[in-house]
Amino acid sequence: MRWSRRKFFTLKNQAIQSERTMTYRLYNRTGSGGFVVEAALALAEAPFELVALDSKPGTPLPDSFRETNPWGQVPTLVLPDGSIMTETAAILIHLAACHPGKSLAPAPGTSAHAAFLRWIVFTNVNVYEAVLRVAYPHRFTSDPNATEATRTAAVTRMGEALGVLENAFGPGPFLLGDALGVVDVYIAMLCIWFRGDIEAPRLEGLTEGVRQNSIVGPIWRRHFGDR
Ligand SMILES: N[C@@H](CCC(=O)N[C@@H](CS)C(=O)NCC(=O)O)C(=O)O
Repeated sequence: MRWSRRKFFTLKNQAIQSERTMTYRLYNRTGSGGFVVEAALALAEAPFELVALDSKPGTPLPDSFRETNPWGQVPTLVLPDGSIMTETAAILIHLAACHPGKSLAPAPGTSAHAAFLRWIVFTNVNVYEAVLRVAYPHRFTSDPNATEATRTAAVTRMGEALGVLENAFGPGPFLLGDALGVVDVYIAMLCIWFRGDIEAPRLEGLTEGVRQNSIVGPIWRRHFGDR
């Protein structure tokens, strides 16, 4: 009961705050997964406020941040109406739906959109999840001697998932065709976090296309430098 009341006030304050700004608010830290949400907001030409958390990639975020996201992760996006979104795939799907003229993703109801949904969810649950097992292996085993093996298995599994994406391309340079979309930006970010070694010329081409994009490129360099 005490918890519910505190939660209510937190949400109310956030709603009041965003009524003032009428803009998105993105919580991230430099070099972390909020990069792709920042890129999506920029592609959508949507105004947003960036809250950069003082924390290094690969380390837990400050405990106080759990008041905003109880799972303690970025990206966390506050929508213009004050409601909170987490989970990268859900955020990207939502932004694409809210900004249909900006080509973040194919039009809903088409086969191309079905492919977009398929691969963005695949990327989230198989590739991004593996990154967590590499960065925080102790969360995935209760055996303190097994953290390195957990990490190694995660890198292998991530490589297998990236291999599936490598074979999912059609003729275009990007996953779903000729035009860059948010799923490409998402995959490129995960590719540069991969610590293994696989033969993946299509993913390399996609990543280069993301780096060279005039809107996304500058955001990429602020987060990842020359990587
Ligand atoms: N399932 C989440 C994963 C997000 C995630 O792993 N974020 C990392 C940064 S790249 C994080 O916040 N790590 C801190 C932690 O897990 O304690 C999503 O899809 O957004």
